[in-house]
Amino acid sequence: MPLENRVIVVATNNEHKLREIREILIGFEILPAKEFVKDFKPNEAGNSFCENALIKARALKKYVDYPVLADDSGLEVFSLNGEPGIYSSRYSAEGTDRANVEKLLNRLKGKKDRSARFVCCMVLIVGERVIQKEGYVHGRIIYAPRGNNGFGYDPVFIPDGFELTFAEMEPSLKNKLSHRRKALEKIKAELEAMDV
Ligand code: ITT
Repeated sequence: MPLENRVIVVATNNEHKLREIREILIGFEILPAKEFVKDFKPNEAGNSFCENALIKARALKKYVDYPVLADDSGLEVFSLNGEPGIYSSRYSAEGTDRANVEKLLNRLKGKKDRSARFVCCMVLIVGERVIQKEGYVHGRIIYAPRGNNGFGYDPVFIPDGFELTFAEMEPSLKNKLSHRRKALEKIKAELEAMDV
């Protein structure tokens, strides 16, 4: 079947992620989990980004014959021993982007080293095959949020080599540099080499 006729179902509830994935996997029809499963909320109880991505992908694959793709991603801050890490989306008690960012800035008070990286683990399941790829983007955390694009920690993250936060950049530029892009490019190469 030609690549452009292929459907991939993504194990996410995050609209921002879906948009980013659609911009990268051009030529594929990208459908959200909610079109196949009501209230898709797998228990992300893994100890790593890849374990959680695998949990999400396997949970969705039970309901879907199409290839499924799952992303688990987050921010790791070096001087905080990798916090918030796999807890990135539920770092603060409220769990909103705003409260998570506020907690991060508080935790970094007095720390000289503000270097950080975004991490993404992508898992693709096609039939019996499970493909797992990681992507990273390094940068630093600034002192107060800037910009309105993107989501999560984008307003406080400046990637190395730039002066704008991810939230100040055009979404297309963030999407060129991002951890998700890097992981997805590797997945895309595998997909293109596949004869399914
Ligand atoms: P799904 O599990 O439904 O995919 P989620 O938002 O809960 O959606 P994760 O469990 O992968 O996704 O948590 C990712 C969190 O990490 C996300 O909520 C943000 O706080 C942060 N994050 C991940 N990628 C990011 C990005 O590109 N920009 C900013 N923050 C990001």
